[in-house]
Amino acid sequence: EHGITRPKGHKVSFHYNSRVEDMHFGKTHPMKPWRLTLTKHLVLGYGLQYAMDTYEAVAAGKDQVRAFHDPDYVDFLAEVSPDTFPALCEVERYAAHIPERTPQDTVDLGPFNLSTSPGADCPVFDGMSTYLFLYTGATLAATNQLVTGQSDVAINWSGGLHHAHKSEASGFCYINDIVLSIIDMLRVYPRVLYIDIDVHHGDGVEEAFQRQPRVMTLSYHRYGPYDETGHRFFPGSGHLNDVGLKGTVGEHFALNVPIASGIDDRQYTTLFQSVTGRAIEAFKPSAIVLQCGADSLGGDRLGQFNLNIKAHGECVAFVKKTRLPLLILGGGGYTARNVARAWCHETALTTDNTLPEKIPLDIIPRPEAFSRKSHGNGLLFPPFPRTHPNDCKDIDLEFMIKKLDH
Ligand code: V1S
Ligand code: CA
Ligand code: ZN
Repeated sequence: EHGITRPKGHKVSFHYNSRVEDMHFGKTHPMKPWRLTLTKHLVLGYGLQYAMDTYEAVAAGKDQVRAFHDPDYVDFLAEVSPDTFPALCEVERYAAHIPERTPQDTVDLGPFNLSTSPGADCPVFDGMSTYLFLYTGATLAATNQLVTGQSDVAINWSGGLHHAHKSEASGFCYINDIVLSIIDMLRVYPRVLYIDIDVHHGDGVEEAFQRQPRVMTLSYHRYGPYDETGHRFFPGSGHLNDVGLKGTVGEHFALNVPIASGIDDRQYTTLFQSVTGRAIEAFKPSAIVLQCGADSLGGDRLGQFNLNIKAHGECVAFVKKTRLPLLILGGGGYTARNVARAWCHETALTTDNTLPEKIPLDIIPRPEAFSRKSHGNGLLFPPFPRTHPNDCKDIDLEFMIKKLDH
């Protein structure tokens, strides 16, 4: 038997629609919706559906997406496909949004930073509209569970797309489901804390609420100087001194924790718990949104941190301990088998279940994804290649916390 039990004293809801799995950003593109298939296989294989209420997500409506995004951008996203893209580029109200070409651009960009050139960050692909409105619908349904008091924790692993701007796609993100969720939450909760453990800076969410003292954004991310190719680690923002828009009431309600490559479990856990703990103490949030990007794990195809799944999960456990209404979202994560491990483990811990370390290979549909000798079949401790040198040495924790403490 699965041995999975429902949590005592709180209710967890899980929001998903398997149609997001059919999408392909392109052959060489690192974002693979397949990671969501693997996550689902593990969640169901371990029997976690018995610990929560599972809901099939429906697509968000255009009107819901307009609560943050530019109406022209929303129309474009609803209509665009590889077939309609060329004609849409000619429409005047869209053509006005084609960015000027800069010398750094390696691909042709169309309206709103979308592109059909191979290698683009935000490609136009078949089924794209369906995908975007579905992941957004799942986040909004999860949010609705919380604000109506029907759930205490709500999960959407297909959401968490933190780079999207009001009228521009960026870094694999088209609709900012996080911003839309927080807008809904503000109707009910006096203060919302947004925490982002994706290896990238949560710039889209920070920017959206930079004038809003009722939302505190807190991102942990890789941040560093320009490399040999003249690029900064994407998106290049999130300096320690960026604390919200100066001279507005939003000043001091953004926090950024820039981190060098190679940070390990011990350093990250100390940093996360002391800064997050202080932020919660000072801000006294009424609800929390946690973006759990799994590209902060060791061995990620794009990330440069060395976290293990256990330490990544400890961030979720730490936030859950506040017992505040909690929205848990996905985000980045580019080594699919480890993304699935992390998000399955985090689903388990929000429902107070501890999973057997050995993945139930006999039950899941694609055991070969987890059974290769080189990766092992463990849940928490796959043997990560620690590819990134530890540039953190000993982080000046005292300095950082003093700086962030206002
Ligand atoms: N790092 C990185 C990276 N890799 C790619 C990429 C590679 C192959 C492709 F076919 C297409 C894209 N793009 C990037 C980054 C964007 C990272 C986004 C992270 C998203 C998230 O995890 O935080 C949330 C889901 N883009 C860049 O580095 C920008 C460029 C500077 C280089 C790539 N070219 C295409 C555009 C300019
Ligand atoms: Ca982050
Ligand atoms: Zn990321």
